[in-house]
Amino acid sequence: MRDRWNPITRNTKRQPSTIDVNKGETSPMSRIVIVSNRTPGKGPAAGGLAVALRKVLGEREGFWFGWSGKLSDQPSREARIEDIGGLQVAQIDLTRDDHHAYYAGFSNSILWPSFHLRLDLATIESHWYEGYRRVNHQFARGLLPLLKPDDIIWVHDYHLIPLASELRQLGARNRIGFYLHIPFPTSDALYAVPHHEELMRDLSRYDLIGLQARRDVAAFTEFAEHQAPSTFGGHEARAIDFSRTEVDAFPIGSDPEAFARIAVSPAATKMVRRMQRSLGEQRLILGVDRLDYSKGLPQRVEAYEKLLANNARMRRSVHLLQVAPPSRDTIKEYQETSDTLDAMCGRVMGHFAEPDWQPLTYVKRAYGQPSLAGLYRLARVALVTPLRDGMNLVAHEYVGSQNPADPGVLVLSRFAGAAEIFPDALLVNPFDTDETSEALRMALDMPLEERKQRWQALMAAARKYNVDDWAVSFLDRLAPGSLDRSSTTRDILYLASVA
Ligand code: ADQ
Repeated sequence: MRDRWNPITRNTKRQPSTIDVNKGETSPMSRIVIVSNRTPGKGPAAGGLAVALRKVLGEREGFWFGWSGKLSDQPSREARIEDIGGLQVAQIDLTRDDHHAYYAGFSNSILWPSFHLRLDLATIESHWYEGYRRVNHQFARGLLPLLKPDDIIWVHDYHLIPLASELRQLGARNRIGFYLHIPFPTSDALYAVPHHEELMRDLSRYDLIGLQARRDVAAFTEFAEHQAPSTFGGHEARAIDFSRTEVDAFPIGSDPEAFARIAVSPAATKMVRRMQRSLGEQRLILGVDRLDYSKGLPQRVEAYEKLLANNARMRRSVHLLQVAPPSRDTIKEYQETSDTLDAMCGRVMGHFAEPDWQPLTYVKRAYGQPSLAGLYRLARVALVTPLRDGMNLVAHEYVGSQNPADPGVLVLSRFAGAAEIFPDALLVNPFDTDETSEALRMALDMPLEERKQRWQALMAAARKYNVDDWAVSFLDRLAPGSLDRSSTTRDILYLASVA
């Protein structure tokens, strides 16, 4: 239902459809506008970004803008505004065709695989770009009338690269920041993306670009400093000017203290007890991921298979639990990954299962945070082995949930952004399943003293890179001096699923 009284623009006259010319200045009263593909839903957040974003100022006004999740015959002309659990949310509907080209098409069949260096899994249908562009234009048209001149706009992720350009073309002069949750690709992978030059030019319209890791900043800088001419031209390539755009690494994190608390909550303990009953003396090896080819799941199961094959003593004394709810399952490559994983798990069961012992359990459903935290705490080893990952929050959450007196071991891919944060994990090359299998053995055999030492270093890093400070440091850089840190009423907002 449409609100008659628009809380987003309360205390103001309704904004004209084009923003007044202003100097893009920010003040201590500037509102924060978060824009992401999906807006937060009514239930608990799950999957996709599914990342806790601390709202930095409890008293601070602002709102969230994004797609409603609804498909309609006609694109919305205006955003609908709703109060969702005290959060002001403005949403637009998209047409089925636009959504397909923008989301399953350009975003998730071109940008996602290319940025994860999986060009072999990209479907390069360049016409999807038109839908991607149209949706970004529609976002800009829907957002613009809601903006005040000094609003600070924080745009999230690869679905919305052109949004600053689109907003600026309509007259917006606000400070606009962009955060890329996935890795920034190498130049070669970027060149494989249709219209990559335009996209990079779009990025140059942001005031601040936040990337996950130093590795990503290096890749961005490499592109910016050595811009290659387009493949066929006839026209002189115009170098993109990034001189007005700041680019830096802002590694995202979790809330480790919250996970430490949740992991001993009654709901978590219930899950722990259930699991302990079924595990008996077996040590738990845990994987928690969205089912995605970037997460290295078949390689992980192969490494586990090698552990069992090469270490007969491990059989019956360990159990792998892989939790991997499906995501983006309308996309062929995701269905294929799911089929491959089913087959791999079946193979390991066929080789090693006994009437009274199963080597693994594969669960395809999402769990609430307490159950996850309980599983994390119980697991002697977390296998976090993506082939490439922006950050990987499961690694952070696992560390936060450990029992300080008897912590587990994190086996972590060197190709996750998290590897820069957690050098004290057992870092592995996930493509090398012998190496991962050996790290797994080391983790299972690791003496308590070493486990404690490593975990203490990991926990210190998880605290240092917590999600609250992540949001503050990004917004502080985007709009220096505009954050009132004295605020004591801090809310926790959850980024909605964009998976
Ligand atoms: P994702 O690719 O989704 O996020 P990740 O960082 O691991 O990857 O975040 C997954 C989130 O979903 C975690 O908070 C986790 O708890 C939750 N989750 C996973 N499986 C779950 C399950 N079965 N049940 C319930 N919850 C589950 C993208 C990028 C990452 C980047 C994040 C945040 O791909 O690299 O770290 O955004 O920026």
